[in-house]
Amino acid sequence: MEWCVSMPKIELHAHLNGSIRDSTLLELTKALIGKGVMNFSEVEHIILKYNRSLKEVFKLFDLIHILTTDHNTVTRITREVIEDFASENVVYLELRTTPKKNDSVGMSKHSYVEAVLKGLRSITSVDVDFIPHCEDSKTLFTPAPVINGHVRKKIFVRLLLSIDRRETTEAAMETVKLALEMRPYGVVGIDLSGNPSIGDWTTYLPALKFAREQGLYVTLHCGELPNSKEIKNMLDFRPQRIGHACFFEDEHWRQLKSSNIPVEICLTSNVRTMTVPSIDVHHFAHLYNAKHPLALCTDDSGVFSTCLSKEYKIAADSFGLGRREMFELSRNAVEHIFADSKVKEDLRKIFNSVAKKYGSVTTVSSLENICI
Ligand code: 6MZ
Repeated sequence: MEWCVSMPKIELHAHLNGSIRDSTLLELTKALIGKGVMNFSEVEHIILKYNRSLKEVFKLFDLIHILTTDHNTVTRITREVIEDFASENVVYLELRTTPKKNDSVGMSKHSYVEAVLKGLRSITSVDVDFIPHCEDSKTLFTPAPVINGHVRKKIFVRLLLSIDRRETTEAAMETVKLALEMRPYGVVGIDLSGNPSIGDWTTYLPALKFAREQGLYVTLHCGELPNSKEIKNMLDFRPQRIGHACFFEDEHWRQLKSSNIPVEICLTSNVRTMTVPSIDVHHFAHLYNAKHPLALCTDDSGVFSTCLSKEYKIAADSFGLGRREMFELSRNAVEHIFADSKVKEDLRKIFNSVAKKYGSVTTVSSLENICI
């Protein structure tokens, strides 16, 4: 496990509220119980359960949202989640979250995102790069400073704003407009997520099309449930990435491969929610062997008690991959990030600087100009 932790990693599919620390979730729950807002017996079966079906996971999200949807808590969770990813050497994090309106605490979608940004700015334990570089700025790659013999960690963070499948077309459009407004603060794209058994994704097509026209990147939760028509239509839309791809049929695999859309793979999440029967039959192996672009991700590290290092360890153990292969897998994820080419360049340098340690080679020019 140690080398999985020390290896630089790229996280492309992490939901903010799903990545909440257990200790924070418990503390917030106790606080509300203390105020008499809820009763422990009402929520313990939701919080303490280990294997949750997809349906039960969304019940837990509803509870988490009751606990977290005020400005200070959003700020706190953002800070903690980024610190946790940085502590296990995630060097680039694309964090996604659904902007929420909560009139009872004076929260608008805009102020929700402001609270997330406040969390980003409040981090002092690691260097956080979240403001995109301007066109003419030089590469920001600078060797990390050494303080008392320790190298200070640095993490690039970019944000995706999520559209929840419970929302209306108008609400989705508001999220996209907000993403455009927040671009100077590191918002790079839009995600469509939420309970896959709810809603029709075409409700969001106008907003997703608008996002794409305006140059935002789009990633879709695709094939989390068997829904052949939706999967086909989503692939026809050609998002820049998709998440999950659990219930794909032969024609979907063909379409995916011919369009080369990178897949965000969430091993633990899929096994825990039983959208894949067991790890040994996970489609990771199929895609990896086909050299299809993919990235290992956590999905909801808090809800599924995982972290990115664990996901790499599980993949290595389950599919017989060695350190060099895992390093290459991690390094290749750089090519699928939504941040600008200068960030990619900096990340390639980070990976190059440790390639030898993992039995890999330094690559500079071959990958330099590849963009998604
Ligand atoms: C679909 C998911 C998800 O946005 O409040 N979310 N959507 N499938 C999944 N697989 C298990 N895991 C999380 O983070 C929590 C929200 O992310 C989406 C759901 O909409 C959930 O409410 P935020 O930060």
